[in-house]
Amino acid sequence: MASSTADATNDKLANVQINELSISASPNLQKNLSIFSPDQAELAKMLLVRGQSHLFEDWPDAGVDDDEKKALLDQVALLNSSYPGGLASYIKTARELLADSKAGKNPFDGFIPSVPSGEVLTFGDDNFIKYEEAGVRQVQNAAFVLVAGGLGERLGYNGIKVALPMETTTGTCFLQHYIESILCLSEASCRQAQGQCQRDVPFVIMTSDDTHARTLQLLESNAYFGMKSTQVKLLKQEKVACLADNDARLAIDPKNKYRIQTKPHGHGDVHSLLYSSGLLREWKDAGLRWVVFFQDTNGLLFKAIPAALGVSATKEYHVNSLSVPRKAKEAIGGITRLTHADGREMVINVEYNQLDPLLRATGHPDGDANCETGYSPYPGNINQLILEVGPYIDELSKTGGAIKEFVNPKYKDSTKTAFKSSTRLECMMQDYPKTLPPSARVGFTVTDPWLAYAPVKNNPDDASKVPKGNPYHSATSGETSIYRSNSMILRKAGVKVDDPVSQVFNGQEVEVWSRVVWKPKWAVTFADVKRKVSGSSSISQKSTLVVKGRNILIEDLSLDGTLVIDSVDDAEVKVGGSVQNNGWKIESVDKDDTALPEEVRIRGFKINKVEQLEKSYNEPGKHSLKP
Ligand code: UGB
Repeated sequence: MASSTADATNDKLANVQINELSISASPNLQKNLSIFSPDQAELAKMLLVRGQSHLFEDWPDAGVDDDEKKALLDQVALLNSSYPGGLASYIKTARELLADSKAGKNPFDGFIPSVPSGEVLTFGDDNFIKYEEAGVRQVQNAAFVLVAGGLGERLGYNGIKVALPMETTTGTCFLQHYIESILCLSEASCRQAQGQCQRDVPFVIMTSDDTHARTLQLLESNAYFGMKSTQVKLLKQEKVACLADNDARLAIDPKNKYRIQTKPHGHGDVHSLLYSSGLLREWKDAGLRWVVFFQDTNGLLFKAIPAALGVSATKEYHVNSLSVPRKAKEAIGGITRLTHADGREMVINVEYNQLDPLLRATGHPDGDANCETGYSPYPGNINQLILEVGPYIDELSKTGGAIKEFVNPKYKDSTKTAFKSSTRLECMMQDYPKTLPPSARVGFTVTDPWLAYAPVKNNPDDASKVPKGNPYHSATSGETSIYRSNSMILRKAGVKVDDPVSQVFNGQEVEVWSRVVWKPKWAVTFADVKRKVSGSSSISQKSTLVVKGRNILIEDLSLDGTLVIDSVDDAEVKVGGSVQNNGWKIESVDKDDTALPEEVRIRGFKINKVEQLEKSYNEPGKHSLKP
């Protein structure tokens, strides 16, 4: 049945004696109605009205497989309650989007892309420092939201991604770093407000069935990495029903005829979950102003969050997307201004697979290409969004938490009448601004390419095939980028850090800088770094510097080897003099050596800890280390 005919039939059915008509259309369901609760029976009838009688087609009489039949209706109840507007709305939207897809309708039809203008930050200049300071002030008015429901199929890692070490010098995992950064930023915010802090900064993690239990376990077995357990909320996203054909008939699970096949709906679920959980309302009532979203494996993201928050506050942006210069064809979306002949205009992420065709269709024969800067003129979206709570809640109240979805069926042939495998509706968190009115203040903030973005997404084989000059987005580049960023920051603060050397790991050529790592406790802003570094210090390329304590002051230090230094919070340690030892060496490993842990193999190197100077100051007071 064509979808328009199906809709018309459904509407008619909805108007006249739904129950009797629908039930009689499915004798098998009719024979089983007695086994269901009234709510389950209603759901079954709703499905019939929406053209889903095939779900009951092969059912035996009541008394056979009754538990399985009830389990299907339990699953339907979950699918219905976890989607804004319920399954009826899901099926309706699916029919519309599938019809558009079949007709080859381009979602950007009639829109002309152009390069938008945003706030471009240069790390360390006065403007950057001003925004950082303004941002830190806002942290106590912010809630942080990590989307971590994805399993990372592209990475080919079996664990949850937030448990991966973000660097192997200290072995700190992503989640620990994120939590410590939030805690330290909120302390800094409190200090700025002279201790006038009203609340613990809330932290939400969106999980899925694939990641929920392991994320909770990671938190619980590490005492929430120092955060109060009440400060952290896990919101689990549910999968959505798969669609078997253009009429949006729900796909039956190939392994169980009493289940509907389901697949992930995408990171856009975070909006409906925040809305339906009541958290947004709670935050607004408590006087919070910002929601800061971020993704699972970017070890650099907190380096730009304070400044970006400062931009949001200063420019009063309802939506602020943090972005980085983007190499053409890099697998990150491009922030684009879209202008329609009818006057509509928006600044929005155009996903990486859509940017090239859109540009080619609108008079740019080279498509997604670099310009004279060596980068695409469209800033790269890194999905770190800052939304202002008030306008955000107002918008979600209109949509019931739903945001624009899309469907991407793989058709069997050009008639587009059948799919190769079932499909489903998907949504992306960065599509939130798509429904906003033109009056909404939507902006973006661009930071230096080395500062804020080093995701771990690609497995070694795929990363080694990335076009030359484009970022690998692998565990190898994720870790080496952290050393680069920290080394560059120290350089900006006046430390003489040697140039990097070039090395190849897992088929990827990367710059290897001195392995400089610090805890968020030591510095969460550039101003912190500048305050704690003085005199004339130098760090050789083979060196490793790990700074863990809060008040460690680096002054006239010459490091050629490894120095690891820690202290209790109320100690102040001046570190200078000359530290020389055999240090820690980066050594290549074979990615196929199954004797090694997976998290080592995916980077292609390990740290051989040969010799170090390690000092820990456990008594309060002033100390000095001057070898
Ligand atoms: N995620 C969920 O929480 N739930 C889901 O159902 C799916 C994902 P990917 P991808 O910044 O590099 C995004 O798979 O395809 C979480 C943007 O769309 O890593 O690389 C998941 O756990 C793109 O515009 O996303 O693309 C992870 O934390 C660009 O910005 C996050 O969502 C790109 O990221 C992203 O999932 C990028």
